[in-house]
Amino acid sequence: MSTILKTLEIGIIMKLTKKGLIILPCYNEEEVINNVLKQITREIRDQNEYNLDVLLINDGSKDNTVEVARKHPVLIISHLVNMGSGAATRTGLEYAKRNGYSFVVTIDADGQHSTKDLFAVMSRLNSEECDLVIGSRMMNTEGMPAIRVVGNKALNIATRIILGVGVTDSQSGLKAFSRKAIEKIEIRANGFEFCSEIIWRAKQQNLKIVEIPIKAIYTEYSLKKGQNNVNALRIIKNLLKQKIREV
Ligand SMILES: Nc1nc2c(ncn2[C@@H]2O[C@H](COP(=O)(O)OP(=O)(O)O)[C@@H](O)[C@H]2O)c(=O)[nH]1
Ligand SMILES: [Mg+2]
Repeated sequence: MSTILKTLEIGIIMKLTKKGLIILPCYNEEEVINNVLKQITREIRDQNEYNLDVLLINDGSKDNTVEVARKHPVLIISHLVNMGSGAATRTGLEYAKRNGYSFVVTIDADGQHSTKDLFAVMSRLNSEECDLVIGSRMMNTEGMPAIRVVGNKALNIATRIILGVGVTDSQSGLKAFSRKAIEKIEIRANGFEFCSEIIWRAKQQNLKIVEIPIKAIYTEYSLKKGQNNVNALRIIKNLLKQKIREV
């Protein structure tokens, strides 16, 4: 009798607990990946609202990122060669699509996003009728280096002019996707222009987009390694190419 009840109980919990996938596109992050994965896996273990898996997409890293990641309870898919963060995110979304996840959250692997904000985008996605939640660094830019604010604003303007979609942070790596968004958003860009492309595809598919404020963490490490304004120009060039190809 008690076995039947237990089975029933597990069945009900499984039904109520949504299955989500946290995706980390990752390239040469051996210095920080241990801490990043330690924190995420600890916090997801300590919650029981969702049934969460973590998937690290190793984008052809040349350092010991994978060896370090293997010490954690996470799934790992490796690209044999470096293909870019757009391609890494596409691989992650494809995995989620094929394996029946109800939602996805993408988060940078360099420690720039806090787990508090990870849970904030996840909760917002699951508490409101929407398909794409963007964690925006630009709704409150306090603490953000001025050069990054300028670069991001330029990319928002370019995204608006070239693709016709306007958001406050077109380049954020912290995003939550509903099942509908996982199925409908098809990323074609391999490079960093995929961030703007996702918003464009979401609009094309009439998906509901929501932005919530987040605080990116700027350390010496992430500033040194992260994108700069020269890369911003490359993103604009690639967005233009993509738009031209599709008209
Ligand atoms: N730079 C770079 N990052 C990649 C690549 N593939 C995946 N990533 C990951 O993409 C995320 C964002 O990269 P980052 O350079 O920090 O960009 P930023 O934070 O937007 O300035 C990190 O988690 C990287 O590890 C790649 O080919 N190049
Ligand atoms: Mg970064």
